Amino acid sequence: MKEKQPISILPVPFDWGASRRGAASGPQALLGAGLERRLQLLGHQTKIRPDSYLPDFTSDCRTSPRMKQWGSVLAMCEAVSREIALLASGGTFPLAIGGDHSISIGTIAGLAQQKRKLGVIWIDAHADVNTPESSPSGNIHGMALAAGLGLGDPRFTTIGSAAPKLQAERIALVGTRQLDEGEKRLIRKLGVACFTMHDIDKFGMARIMEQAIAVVSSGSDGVHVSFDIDSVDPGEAPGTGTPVRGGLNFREAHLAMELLYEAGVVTSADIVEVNPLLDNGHQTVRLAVELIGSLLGARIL
Ligand code: 4U7
Ligand code: MN
Ligand code: MN
Ligand code: MN
Repeated sequence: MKEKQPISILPVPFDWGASRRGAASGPQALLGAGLERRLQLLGHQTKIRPDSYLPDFTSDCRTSPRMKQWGSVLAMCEAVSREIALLASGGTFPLAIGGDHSISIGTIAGLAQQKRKLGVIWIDAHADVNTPESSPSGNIHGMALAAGLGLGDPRFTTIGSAAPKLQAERIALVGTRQLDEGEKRLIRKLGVACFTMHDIDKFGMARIMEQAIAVVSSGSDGVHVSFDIDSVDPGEAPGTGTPVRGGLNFREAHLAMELLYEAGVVTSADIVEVNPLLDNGHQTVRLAVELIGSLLGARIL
């Protein structure tokens, strides 16, 4: 982010991309836990976009077994894309707060209107590169990154523009530990950089982030951080709909965010999959606020 660049917070209270309800209360919980104040204390100017940009998707029942609730997800993504494009063209740093991970189909589509060579670092237990055909669940949050690559249902891949938004060589997955068979094949075929928990255990977070940052920033005109809280171990972050054992510990997650800030390459971010209904008190919500702080400049000393 640029020095003194104001941050536009875009709440996306939406969870029809997932099978469990609750992530829709993520934005309110993060804001209630002092997210805005936290960023202001770091010296940032902030602005919260009111929810009114979102259409009423409560009565949209369009669904199919391979793409559950696709009608609402599509309407949300189109609105998020428009809004993010506006915020980005206004020169602010867009920070989308979810919401399940399907919101990133919208954020990436919006960012891509300005940035043709956007790098994306996808910090997540999952890769979210399923297509409607490969998905074992039909949940669209598991297809979000694939949509950015132009793979999947054309109604989703053409939001904002017809061309694919992302190139495989500028994507890095970090914290990966649960992949479906179709996802493994696709990652290998496209040559997407995938830094699994195995790699992090073996080489350490600092070295892995150095490599991931090199992948997403070389030849790119911006770097988007998509942070799924389920990348963190469920012991630290129980408040999420698809927990997977063996995740990032508290310091690894902070270090990843701190190193991204230090690299000075990040131009936008989203934080997703925080589900306050499944939380242990406010443990996960508080952690998410702190991690955004680390991404946006918090230091120990
Ligand atoms: B999340 C899954 F099958 N791959 O597609 C799927 F394991 O945004 C999980 O990363 C997807 O939390 C998880 O349903 C989506 C499953
Ligand atoms: Mn995800
Ligand atoms: Mn995930
Ligand atoms: Mn999840």
